[in-house]
Amino acid sequence: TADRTNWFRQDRFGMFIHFGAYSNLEGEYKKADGSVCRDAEWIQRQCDIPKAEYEKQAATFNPADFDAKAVVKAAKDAGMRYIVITSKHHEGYAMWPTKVNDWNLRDHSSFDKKRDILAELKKASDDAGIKLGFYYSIWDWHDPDFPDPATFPKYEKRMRAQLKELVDNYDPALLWFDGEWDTDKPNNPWTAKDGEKLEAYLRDLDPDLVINNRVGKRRVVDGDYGTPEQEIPGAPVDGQLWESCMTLNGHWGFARYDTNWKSSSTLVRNLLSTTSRSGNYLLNVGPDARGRVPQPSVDRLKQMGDWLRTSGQG
Ligand code: FUL
Repeated sequence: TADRTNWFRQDRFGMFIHFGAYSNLEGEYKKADGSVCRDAEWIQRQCDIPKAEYEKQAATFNPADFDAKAVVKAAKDAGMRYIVITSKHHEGYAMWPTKVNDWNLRDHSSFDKKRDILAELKKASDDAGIKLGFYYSIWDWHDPDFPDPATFPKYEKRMRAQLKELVDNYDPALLWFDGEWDTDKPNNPWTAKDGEKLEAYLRDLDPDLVINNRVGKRRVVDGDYGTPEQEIPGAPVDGQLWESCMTLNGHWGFARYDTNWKSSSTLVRNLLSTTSRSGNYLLNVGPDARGRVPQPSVDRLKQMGDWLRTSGQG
């Protein structure tokens, strides 16, 4: 793994982007009884939104203001060297024009059919010398063949086809899996063996891919690196690469009511404690329904970059 992870060992600071059909709700769903239920990328589940309702709202999703260059500039100015964007979160909605199904940003939205935000991000990242990776959820709330073990192979075939599209069309540097855990109801059929097979399939497509440990069951032996979430572990495990992912406020996806922003001094401290323990720091932004990165996020990223530059660490 030493060779393919060389850049990852050096480029310690990255931007996570949570963006999907959930972003269109901006964290709030008005229920039939008039009450407002709140959550971000989990809103469909947490607020029990019926599938038809969720599809209806997604059809109005129009992130016309998504500006890949501005996103990349915000990352670069902060001192970040790579970006990982959700290509598909648990809701199953693909953020690129996948040919595998219609549940995607081109075929099920009000967005310009000629645009492809992953392609835009790839171009802007390449131009700026920033690496691009994709988050991909194994858990899928939309696909009819998930999670029934009897039909799961059909789902897995589609999942592989989607991942092949991502690798072939956007040449990502990294794949960030998620949703591999055992959920009680319904059960997640994903096993460590499935993870190993998927990893082998991907390495065959592109031997240089850096892959996180949630491709399997989050064991030390799964993938290339560990993924502590919202925490900075006390001490590094022998030689194991790891990356701590964290939110800027309290949510991954955009939530208009969440103004609980971390201060830039807290963020700088987090970055330094992570890197001093040989970890990477993946700091999240959640664009709104129009695709804009919230100004408080942009401000904090800029302050981090300013601090890094003046202290000679940038
Ligand atoms: C978790 C997910 O369930 C969250 O929504 C988020 O994507 C986080 C980074 O990983 O497992």
